Amino acid sequence: MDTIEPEVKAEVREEISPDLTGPEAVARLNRDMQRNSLTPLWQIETNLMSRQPRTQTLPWLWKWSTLYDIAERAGALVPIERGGDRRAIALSNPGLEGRPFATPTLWTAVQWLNGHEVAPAHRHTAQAIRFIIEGNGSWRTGGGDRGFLERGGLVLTPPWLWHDHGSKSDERAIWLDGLDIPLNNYLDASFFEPYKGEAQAVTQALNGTVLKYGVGQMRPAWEKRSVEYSPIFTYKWTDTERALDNLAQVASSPYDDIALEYTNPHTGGPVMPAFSAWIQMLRPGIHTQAHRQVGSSVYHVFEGSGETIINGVSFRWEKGDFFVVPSWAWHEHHNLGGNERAILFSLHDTPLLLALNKYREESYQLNNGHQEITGTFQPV
Ligand code: 1HN
Repeated sequence: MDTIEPEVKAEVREEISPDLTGPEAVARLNRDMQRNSLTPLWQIETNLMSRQPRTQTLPWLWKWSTLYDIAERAGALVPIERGGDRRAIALSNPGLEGRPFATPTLWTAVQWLNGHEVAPAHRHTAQAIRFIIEGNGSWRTGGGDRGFLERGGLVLTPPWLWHDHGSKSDERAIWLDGLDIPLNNYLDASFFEPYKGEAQAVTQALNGTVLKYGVGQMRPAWEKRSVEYSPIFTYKWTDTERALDNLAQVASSPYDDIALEYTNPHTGGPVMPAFSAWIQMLRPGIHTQAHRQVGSSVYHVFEGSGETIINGVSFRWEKGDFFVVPSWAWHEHHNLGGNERAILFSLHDTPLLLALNKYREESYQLNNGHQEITGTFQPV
């Protein structure tokens, strides 16, 4: 049997000295704690329990021109092979010590698939979505259900579901990957298994989950409710866009304008337990009011141009860009695209905070809800 050796082999305490109360004794107490893998609260208190969130995560923005160029070069140079399994390039938040995470809970990547490629089947306990930026002629099979990847589609990969994807086209496909990898690893809950063979068999009608559950208001009467994740594996852009246009006719949020959360139609809850996905339309000229909440978010600009002001800094964005809003950061959105609408897709870890009773939000009270702009983010 292996034994684990402590780095410093320590006596439980140093030799007893007559000086039991003076600074010498305190110093000795500190040394003894260190040697015995103990930490006194009174020396770390302000780091351990801050008055409000003190995140390392930086507000950040990645330009689409850079992401596209890098992904395209990876497409030409790096084959998809067993081991990596996917040609995905992760957003690494510069505040997170080089880790491949956009926020403390969210992995977000750009994935590139060349025409006629296949990415092999596997499954993992990490929960995943993809949001399709370009997908002509590509498909994804999840649990025997094959659906087509089309621009604006949201595709779910619930935990432990076999999944693979490929292309029947000459064109490349490119999309956003969102997974709860940081959380899954933090909780020591990661399992992964490669499929024996490359692509799994298609066992259901094409686009089966869209046909079965896609309307969202009804389900086959003989099936049980799906409570852990949404049974709709593909949310189609045509339905999403109609929902945005319909909502715009009747209601809006002062902070997010026309914002919709994709839901599990059986519960009304988020599509996955660990994060929720939103689609949001900022109508022409809209400048929302600032607010902040506990929890981190990653945004992708699907259409349009504008700025999001995060803690007083203007992050200018255009189609294809990605940006991060850290926990408890003030933020407001501003469509600067003239007569054009802007569309943002986003991921939020809100369901975790709600489930654990840690969610808070606050609206910005000064200056009609608008922050003073103190700087402009300069992308690399
Ligand atoms: C994965 O399975 C996908 O299925 C994307 O497309 C990104 C990142 C890490 C591990 C598995 C996919 C992933 C991933």
